[in-house]
Amino acid sequence: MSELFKGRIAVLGMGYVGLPTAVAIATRGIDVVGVDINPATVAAVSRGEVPFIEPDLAVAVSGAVAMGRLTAASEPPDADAFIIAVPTPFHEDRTADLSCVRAAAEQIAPRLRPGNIVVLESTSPPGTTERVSGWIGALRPDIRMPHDGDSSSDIFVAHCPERVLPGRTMIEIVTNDRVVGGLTQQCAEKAASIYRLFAQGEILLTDAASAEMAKLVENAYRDVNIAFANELSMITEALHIDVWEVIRLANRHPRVNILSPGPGVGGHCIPVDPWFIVSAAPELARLIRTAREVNDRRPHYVAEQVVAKAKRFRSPTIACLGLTFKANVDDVRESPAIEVVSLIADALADTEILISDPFVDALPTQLSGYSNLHLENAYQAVERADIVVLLVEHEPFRAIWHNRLGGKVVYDTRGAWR
Ligand code: SAJ
Repeated sequence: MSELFKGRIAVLGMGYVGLPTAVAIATRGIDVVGVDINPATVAAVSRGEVPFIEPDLAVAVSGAVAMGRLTAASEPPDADAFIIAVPTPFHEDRTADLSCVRAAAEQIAPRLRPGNIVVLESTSPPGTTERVSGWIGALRPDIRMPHDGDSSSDIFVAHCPERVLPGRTMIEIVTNDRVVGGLTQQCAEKAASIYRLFAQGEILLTDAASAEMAKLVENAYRDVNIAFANELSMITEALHIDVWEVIRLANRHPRVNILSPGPGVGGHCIPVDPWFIVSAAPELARLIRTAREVNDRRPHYVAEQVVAKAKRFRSPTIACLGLTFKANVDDVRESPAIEVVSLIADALADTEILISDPFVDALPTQLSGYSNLHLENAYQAVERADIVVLLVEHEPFRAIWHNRLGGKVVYDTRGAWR
């Protein structure tokens, strides 16, 4: 029988991954302390509230807090295991910014006692788990860390990359297979004992560097496939062929599955993670780099198409529907829709642009400086517009009747109104 973790767990980072992980563990009867540097987040979680929208998360958090299993704090407490789920953005040169991971490792170092487990969940370049062990070891020469391959370390350090899809987090956190990569075999087994508490998928044990690379590869694979769809969409547009029809037909081949074109690739993962591979092997990662460039260029292409359509009118009104990075979430991080809107607003400074998003109640800061942009209800925006640009296929937008779009120039970047 495989070992199941017993004890108390601290989860560092109460964001889109840390909070669902904390609650998944707490609902299995384990005491979990959620740690965050943002006092507002700590206060919200302590009240049983979730500071962002994710289906089914709010009810799970309020239940775990009411049962006393989940608490929140601004400093890590003493615990038996520590899970690090903090952001790993990139620097201007696109190398990984590990400052949050390092700060978390250094915060837990003074708390560690022999037998403790440290798991890095943050998406990280190869070698980061070993560096976490090294950073802790530098502060705690009194304990044996596993980064030098010592198979009998006092502390067990592993990487278990998060793989949940925003919008489906509470389902996928339970059902996804998990990769657990240890600095030693024993580290992997100890860390797996935590995930066995709540994961129904298979738990795949490996070494830390393979786990780090597998996670980056998953997102790079998706990025390359989306880039293929985006490039295809530009080629078909130039040839006056309907891309959605081409994809529908090609996907009837048993070994073809083309993804959907869109206004670009957003969020905090897919536009970031492939760069960690590129910076690890710049000469070799040619396809991965090109895919990133194709997807990064995409908002410019979409904005240019809209501006060209607007030039056909004397004084057009443009409706842009959707601001978030993808459908049915409230997350605007790295949103290509925001980039498209700001590019259009820059190019058409005298044109009224109405923006609508049922998941966003105020203009994001990147758009707040434009006097020609206004938030509007979707039906009003469509009603008043000469040009309607669909940037995010939120469910309520799908319901906009075709007869409301009649007589207008429609640019559906997501194929939602086909
Ligand atoms: N997109 C397209 N066309 C598509 C699919 C997506 O343009 O056919 C766009 C979306 O609109 C969005 C971006 O790509 O702007 C990314 O969206 P997504 O739904 O593909 O992925 P994320 O960023 O929400 O989550 C990804 C997932 N990774 C993979 O599917 C390989 C998720 O499982 C990871 O846990 C997550 O990254 C992460 O945190 O790394």
